[in-house]
Amino acid sequence: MAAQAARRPAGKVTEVFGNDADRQGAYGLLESEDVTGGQVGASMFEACAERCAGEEFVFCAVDGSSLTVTDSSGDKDLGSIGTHSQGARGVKVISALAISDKGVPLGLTSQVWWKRTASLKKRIERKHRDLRRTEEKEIQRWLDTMDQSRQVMSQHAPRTKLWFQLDREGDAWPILQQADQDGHWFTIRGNHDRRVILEDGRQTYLRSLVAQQPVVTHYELQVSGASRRTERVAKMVVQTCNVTLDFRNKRTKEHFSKQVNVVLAREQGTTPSGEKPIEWLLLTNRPVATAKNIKQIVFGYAQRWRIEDFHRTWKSGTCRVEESQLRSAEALIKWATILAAVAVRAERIKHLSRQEPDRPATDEFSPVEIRAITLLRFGKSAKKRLQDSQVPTLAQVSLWLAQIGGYTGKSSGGPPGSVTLTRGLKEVAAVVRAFDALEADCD
Ligand SMILES: [Mn+2]
Repeated sequence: MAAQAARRPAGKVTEVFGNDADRQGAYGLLESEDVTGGQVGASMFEACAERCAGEEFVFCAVDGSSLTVTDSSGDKDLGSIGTHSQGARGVKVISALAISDKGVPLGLTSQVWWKRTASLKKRIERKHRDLRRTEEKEIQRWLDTMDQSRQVMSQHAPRTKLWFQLDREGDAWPILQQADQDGHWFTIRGNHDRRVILEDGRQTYLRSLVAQQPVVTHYELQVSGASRRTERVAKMVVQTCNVTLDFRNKRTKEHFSKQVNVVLAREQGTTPSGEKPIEWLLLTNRPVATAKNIKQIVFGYAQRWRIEDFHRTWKSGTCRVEESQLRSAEALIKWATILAAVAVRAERIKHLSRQEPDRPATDEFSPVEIRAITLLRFGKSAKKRLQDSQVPTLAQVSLWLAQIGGYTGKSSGGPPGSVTLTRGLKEVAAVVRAFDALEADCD
């Protein structure tokens, strides 16, 4: 189903599966109680971990999102999203996206889904949030996502370290406490001005302490563009320190401490007007001794943008998962999990063809797909290219695919993006199906 959805990405099941039998089969799986969304996801997470196995480490961006669907009659089995008065319904999800040290998405290592129920909402109102146990809070979903990522790695890529990358939502003591479990690495953007214990026992606060440190390095960060972020090369000024943080569990009044390295990276002089300068206060268990160490920490945190791109492709750009008209949460989650694999693939092709253009196309495309893309792109002269014994490169095939999807290189001026690539994949779908059918006939 994921292969089919990758060829014709769309939000609705009926758009992806053209014929009756396929469509019946798809609904059968989505509505079956024997196959859960978790099982569909598990095979995807394992495949991702296997892809990570050769690496010393992979960045692992963890972030939350929600899928909102129309439910005007209120009879769909979904939870509430946002404030009650807006009446939006849907499911919430936290995803963990593995990314190579060069910034290429490798796949998802975990997704945790839940419905926010009315009773939980009432509990939140009744009990002050600090007084609830961790298991009752949404923080627990972050912990579960990270825990599942560690588990799949220990089984399929035991030598590869995860380098978790979390935004300010991740600055919570239960997360900081567990982020380096099993020897994994983390960078968490600080949200709170935390209490710090100095060597002589005195206390101070994190922000002022790091801001007093000498500037250790200046360097340039490639900023990727987004809706409210201009693509640019940002000049970053960096200060660091090593601190012992002091945490207090407000429920139990218990104190505990943790040593972390702190990196304060601030953009200076390159911020476009109307935008805020980049300013990241990063907490990490990675060394900050050399300029190379520090550069890698800031680069790693910038790779967190990849998960925002993934959310965009998944929800709007290509897959439009929110357009699915499925009625039960379980079916929606299963379908969304399949579309997540598709969205990651589009993002992966996009980055891989930019970062490692000379890799053989067979690393990412099946032989049938390469034949179909060549045929659609070159028509009659494709035969000669296909007889050529040399395997085309990833950059070549991605470009042909984007050209099939209408890419001219003129409108954006940049390399192919996920929209033209997936439009190309849709066009290629029919030809791939024809090849598959022909081959089945010959067997
Ligand atoms: Mn977030």
